[in-house]
Amino acid sequence: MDTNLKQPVICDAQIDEYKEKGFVVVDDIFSPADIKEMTDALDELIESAHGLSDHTDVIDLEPSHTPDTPRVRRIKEPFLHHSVFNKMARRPRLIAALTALIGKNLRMHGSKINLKSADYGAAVEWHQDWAFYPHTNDDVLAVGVMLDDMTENNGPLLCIPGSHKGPTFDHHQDGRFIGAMNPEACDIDLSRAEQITGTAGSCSFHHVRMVHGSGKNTSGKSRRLLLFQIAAADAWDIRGMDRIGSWENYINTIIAGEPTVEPRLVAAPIRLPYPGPLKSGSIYESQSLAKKKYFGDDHAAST
Ligand SMILES: O=C(O)CCC(=O)C(=O)O
Repeated sequence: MDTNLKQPVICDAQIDEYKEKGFVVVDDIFSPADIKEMTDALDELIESAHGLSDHTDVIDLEPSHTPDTPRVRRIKEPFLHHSVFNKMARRPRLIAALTALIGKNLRMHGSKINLKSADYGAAVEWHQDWAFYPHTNDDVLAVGVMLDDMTENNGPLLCIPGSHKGPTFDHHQDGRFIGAMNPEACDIDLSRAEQITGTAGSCSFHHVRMVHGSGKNTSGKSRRLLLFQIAAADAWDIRGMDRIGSWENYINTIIAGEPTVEPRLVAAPIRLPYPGPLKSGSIYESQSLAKKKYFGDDHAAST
């Protein structure tokens, strides 16, 4: 029994903030010991990049990576590839916050760790996660677990308040999905963006339809952000079951409550991510194709 749960993990004002703005930060979801366990596990995964000359199913490399001087940009699916992240996704304080936001039956849709390394960590262009994985309803969000303090100059998440209630923007270019909005053609005031900052152990929760991005890490300190993409169990990915592989795999992604084979449908604007990008493997790869970048060509150079 987690004695910390005697106090509510998330208060009504924070739940209202999530509903209104599409994002909220909750402090101290994870303890310093949890963060240490996760960063140790992360170091192990990064270590395996030594000797690699190309991306793998687990590791996405910076363009400046060499087999002798490894530079890792992202760990793909840490929930599936390391028991520590699988365990942390089920921590009672996290489940309590998620239950308050999207209900008690919860599925891990996907996971990743974006490593914005000191001085060169890449930007992520404006996008909506919904454009990548539309579901039958939009009780779907991303938890950003801050493995380091997220500060104003180490490339924090930037979020457009209220954008989760608006349209699904075009993430295509020349007829193909690239996973990035054209900042000059998307009819949204990007200067309204709010920075998400917080201390290690805190979590951001952002709605799947909320427009967000992040700039380069210009500081001398790393910004490691673990992202858990969580769906209400009755929100089914409309791209189908094939990508999950099997019913057993699906059951293993239920992190709380019960699965269901009865999707709940709500009206929400959808654009499918087809035809797929000419460069795939990660958002960094597909967004590198964008001709119009908000965060500048420095981003292109570093991705
Ligand atoms: O790591 C970041 O700053 C942005 C992450 C993100 O939005 C994504 O990977 O989809």
